[in-house]
Amino acid sequence: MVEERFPLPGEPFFVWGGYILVLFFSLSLQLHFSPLRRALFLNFSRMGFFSIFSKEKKKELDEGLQKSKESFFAKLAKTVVGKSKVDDDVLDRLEEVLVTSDVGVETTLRIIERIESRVSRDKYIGTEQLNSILKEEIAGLLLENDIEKANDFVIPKLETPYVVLVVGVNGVGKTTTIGKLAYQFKKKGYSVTLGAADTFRAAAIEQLEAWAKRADVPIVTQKMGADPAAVAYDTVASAIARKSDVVIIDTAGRLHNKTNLMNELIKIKNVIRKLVPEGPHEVLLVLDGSTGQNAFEQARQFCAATEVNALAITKLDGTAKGGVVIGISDQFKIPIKYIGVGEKIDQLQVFNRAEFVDSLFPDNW
Ligand SMILES: Nc1nc2c(ncn2[C@@H]2O[C@H](COP(=O)(O)OP(=O)(O)OP(=O)(O)O)[C@@H](O)[C@H]2O)c(=O)[nH]1
Ligand SMILES: [Mg+2]
Repeated sequence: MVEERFPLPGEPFFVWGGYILVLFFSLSLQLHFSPLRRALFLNFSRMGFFSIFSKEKKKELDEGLQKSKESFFAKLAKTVVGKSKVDDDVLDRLEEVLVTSDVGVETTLRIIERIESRVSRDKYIGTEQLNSILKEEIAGLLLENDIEKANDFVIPKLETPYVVLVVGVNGVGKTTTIGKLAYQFKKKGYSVTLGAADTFRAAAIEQLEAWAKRADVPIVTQKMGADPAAVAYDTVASAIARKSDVVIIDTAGRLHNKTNLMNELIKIKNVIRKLVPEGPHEVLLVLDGSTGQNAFEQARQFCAATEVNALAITKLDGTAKGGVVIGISDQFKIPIKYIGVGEKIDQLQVFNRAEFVDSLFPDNW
């Protein structure tokens, strides 16, 4: 009888199992090597395998980053004028482009280093490849930190409500981001309660009420000037009573001084813990992307003063400073969770590094 080389459907299960295991291990090993992983990741992500990106979301991201992209395009085009290969001169100009595009000095140096080692490895790189190499190296750098954690507005299942405390200086887009988040969570089927703990201005309470109405979720308020910690307490208590899945608390960005602001946040956290000992589960720092380097500075200061564990970067539409997202994503251990790409209720996206880099750089020139 002739022996078959491959198992047939009738053969024992372990033979098939063995083949599957070998296939699995060889694939994992290959995926470990970054060029292949990067290529697969970017392609899969574009095809929608790993990402939660629909065509509409991608279009919105492309449009939102249009100004940053145009600005990069114009600057990049100048780096290669009269040059056919990527040499030291081109790299010097590229360094300047990245720094002036708000990527930040540290991250720029890391990107240049990666491109330098690629140039010395590949010997000859034509300037027409610079764009795609830049895209790949930046995506590679950002993905090195941590593999994609885009969670499509999913929150962990808990016994208590998931409490999000939203912080940031005045005008960065906290209240707007809360409205957008409430809308997205509700759309996902979660029940949401909002808390208006920015009692510093009467308009702040009204503004959050308007967002609660738009997103069709309940809100807990007190009068202007009320103790923000008391509002936070009431909000969490009310959310527990009505079995909400998520609580999102707005805070003031402007107090008499910075120490006051930070003390206020500590007080709010402590009262939340009286009802939900593990809370707040998320301290979301909102940064205005259109302020470029200022956003970096604010991130540094807030992270030093309070335990921020998630970032949202707003107003990326209508600014040419989108590069700031690359620097912040590279330099802060705290993940960028959301990005704001417009004023409308549905213009908040879960941050996806690969898609972001893909949208930020021109495809060809
Ligand atoms: N274009 C654009 N505008 C945004 C975005 N997010 C917020 N804004 C605008 O930024 C302005 C300030 O937003 P708010 O949500 O009031 O900011 P805030 O941090 O709550 O401000 P304070 O309550 O004063 O501390 C508003 O005009 C918003 O419409 C965004 O992603 N894109
Ligand atoms: Mg506000």
